[in-house]
Amino acid sequence: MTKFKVLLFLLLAFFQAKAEDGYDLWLRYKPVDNVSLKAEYVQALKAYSAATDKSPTIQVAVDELSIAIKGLLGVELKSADQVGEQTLVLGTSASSPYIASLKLQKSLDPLGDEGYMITTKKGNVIIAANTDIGVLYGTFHFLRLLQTQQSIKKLNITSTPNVKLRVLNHWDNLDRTVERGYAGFSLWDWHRLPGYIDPRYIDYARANASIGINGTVLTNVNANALVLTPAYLEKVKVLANVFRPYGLKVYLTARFSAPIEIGGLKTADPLNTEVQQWWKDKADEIYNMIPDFGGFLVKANSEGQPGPQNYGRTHADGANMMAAALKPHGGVVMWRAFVYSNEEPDDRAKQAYNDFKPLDGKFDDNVLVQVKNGAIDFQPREPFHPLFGAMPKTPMMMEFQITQEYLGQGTHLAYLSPMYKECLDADTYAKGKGSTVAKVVDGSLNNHRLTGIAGVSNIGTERNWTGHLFGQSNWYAFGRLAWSHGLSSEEIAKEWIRMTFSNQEDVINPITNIMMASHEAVVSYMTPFGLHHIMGWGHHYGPGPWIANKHRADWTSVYYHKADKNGIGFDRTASGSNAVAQYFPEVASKFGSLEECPEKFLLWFHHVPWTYKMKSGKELWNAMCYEYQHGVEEVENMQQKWQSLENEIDAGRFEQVKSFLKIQKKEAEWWRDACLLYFQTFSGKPIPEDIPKASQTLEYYEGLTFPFAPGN
Ligand code: GCV
Repeated sequence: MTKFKVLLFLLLAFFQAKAEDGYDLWLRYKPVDNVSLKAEYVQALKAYSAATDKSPTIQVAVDELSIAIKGLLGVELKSADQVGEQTLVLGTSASSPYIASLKLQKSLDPLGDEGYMITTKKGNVIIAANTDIGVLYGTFHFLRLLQTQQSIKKLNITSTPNVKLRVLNHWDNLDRTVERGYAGFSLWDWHRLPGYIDPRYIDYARANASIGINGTVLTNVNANALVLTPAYLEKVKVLANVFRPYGLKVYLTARFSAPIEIGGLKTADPLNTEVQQWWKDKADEIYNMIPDFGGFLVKANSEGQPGPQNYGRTHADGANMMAAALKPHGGVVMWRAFVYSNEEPDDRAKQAYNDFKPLDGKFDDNVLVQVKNGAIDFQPREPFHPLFGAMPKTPMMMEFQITQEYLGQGTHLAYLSPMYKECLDADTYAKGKGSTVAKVVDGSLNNHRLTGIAGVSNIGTERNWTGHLFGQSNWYAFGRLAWSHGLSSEEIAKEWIRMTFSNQEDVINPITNIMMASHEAVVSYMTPFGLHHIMGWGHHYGPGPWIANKHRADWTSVYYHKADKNGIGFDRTASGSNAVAQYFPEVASKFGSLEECPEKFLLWFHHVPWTYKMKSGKELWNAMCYEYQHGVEEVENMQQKWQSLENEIDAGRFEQVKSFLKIQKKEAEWWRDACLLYFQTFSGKPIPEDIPKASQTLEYYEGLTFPFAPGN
C-alpha cells in the first residue's frame, strides 16, 4: 500500500468508527438502501402538518421526524401550508382541524391516554391520538416502519400499551456509582445539576420515548435520604423538566428512615402521626416543584434497609403511610417484595410470599407491590415468583433485570427477552388454565387498572450507553415488551437488528441466531438444570460454587446447591422446604414431582442423585458435564456467526463485540472447569473424556480474587 492509501484507509476507518460508536442506539436513521421503498417514502412524505401552536411534546415529534427523514431519505421535511395529498398529519382531534375533519374520535376513544393510530386517509399518513404523548409514541412507531423498511402505502395501525407504568429503575447512587452497573458511572451528574443540563439527558429521554417507557426511578433502592432534601430536589426538578415533553415521569427511592435522617424526628414508625405528617409535607414540597412527580419506589426490611418491621409494623402499614402522602397529588408507591432475612430460618425462596400474601387486600389503592420475576434474585434462570397470582386484590408490578448482575455482567452477550417472556408466559393457574403472569401484571386477570412493569437499568456513562453493545437490545426489548407483551423475542430482536445494524438478511439472520441462543448459552455454562446463586462472593462475578461459611448463610452458594455425596439440588418439595406449596396446585404438583418437573428447574426444586437418569438417558452427573460443555460450544457458535459479519458491520462495533465474545468464551470455559472440578469432589465421578480438560486446578479457581470487580 502506498503512504497515501494507508492514510486514506486510516481516515476512513476513523470516520467509520466515529460514526458508529453505538451512541445513536436504535435511532440511527441511516439512509434507506431499498430504492423502491425509498421512492415510496419520499413520495408519501412531501410535507408534514402539525398544530401551529405546538406543545413541547409535538415539537419533539416534529424534530424527531425531521432528523429521521433527513437521515433516512436525505430530504428536508417541510411544513405543509395546507393538507394536500402526501402529507404526514400528526395531532389530536383537538389540535389538528384536519384530524378533526376525519371524524376519527370513535376509533380514538378506546386508545386511551397513550395509544395511537397510524392510518392512511385520502393519500395522507395520519398519526392521531387523544394526547400529545400518544402522537409522539405514534411518531416513533411510524419511524420504526421506515427504519425497518416496511411499506407505508396503506396503513391501518392502532396500538395501546398493555401496562400503565413502564419504568426504568436506576440503581444509581448520589456519588454516581451504579450498583450492579457495568456501563460506567451514573448518567445523573448531580454535582453539576441543576446548573448544567447534559445533552445526554435529552437523548436518554428520546430513546425511552421511542420504546414507550414512561417513568424513571432516578436513584438506587438502597436509598440515600439526601435525595429528598431541597438541594437535591432542585436537581431532580431540572431532570423532570427535561424529561416531561417525552412523557417520562420522574420517581425517587424513599429511604424509610428519612424522617429521622433528614427530618430530625426520633422515629420512622409509620403509625406515628409526626412521621405521617413529615411524609405529607415532603410530598407537598416535591409536588410543588414537580407537579407530575410519579411517586416513590421503596426497598424496606431487606438486606439491611430500614422499614416498618423495625417498629413491629407490616409492609402494608409502611406502604400506606407513603401512599396517603402521595395520593392527593396522584402519586403512587411501588413497594418492593424483594424481602428476606438471614435471621429467618425458612428457605429464602419462601420468605417474600410468607410476608406479603397475608397482606393482600390491605394496601391502599395507589400502591403496587413490585415483585422480581423469581423468588431468589435475578438468577440466569428462575421459575416465576409464586406471589404472581397469589395476591389478587393487589396490583402486582413486575421487576425484571436489564442489567446483567448474574448474567455475565458487562461482557457477556445475553439477549434477555426470552427470559422475560418465559416468566410472562408462565401459567400461575390462579384462576385456572391460562392465568399467565402477563395477565396478572397487565391487570386483566384481577381487573386492576393500576399496573406496572419495571426494569433495572443497564445504562451508564459509557459512550454506547450499556457497555456491551448488545446490552442495548435488552433496554429495547424491555420497553417493547412493557408496551406489548405479546410480541415475540424474535420479532423484537429483528426490529432491533434492523435499526441497529442493517436491513440486509445476511446480517439479520446470523445476529438473530446469536441473540436467540444467547440466554440459554449463559444458563448452560453457569447454572444448568436449575442450579442457582453459585457466583463469586459479593460482586457475583465468575463461578463460586464453593462459597461457604460467611456471615450470612443465605448469601453462600452451598445454601443453594446443597451438593453432597448423594446428589445435588435444593429440595423444595414436601420432603424439603416445601416452597412448591406456594404455587397453585397444578403448578405445585408439576414442580414437586421429580418426573414432571421441567429439567430446566430440576435442581431448583429437587435434591437429585448423581446417578439419576435424565430424559436424554444420561446420568445427571454426565448430563451436567455435557451441559456445561454445550454452553461453551454455544459461545463458540456465536463467535463464528459474528465473525461472518466482519465485512458487513462497521469496524468499531464489530471489533468490540468480537473482543467481548472472546472474553465470554474464556469465562464460559472458566465456569465449566471450575464448577465441574468442584462438583466432582461430591459426585466422585470422572468428567467425560471428550470434554476438554480444565487448564487449572480447583485450588487455583478457588484462589482467584477480584476485589475491584465493577458494580459491587
Ligand atoms: C440494590 C441483589 C443485589 C443487590 C440489590 C438487591 C435488590 O441482592 O445483589 O445489589 O440491591 O438485589 O434488588 O435490592
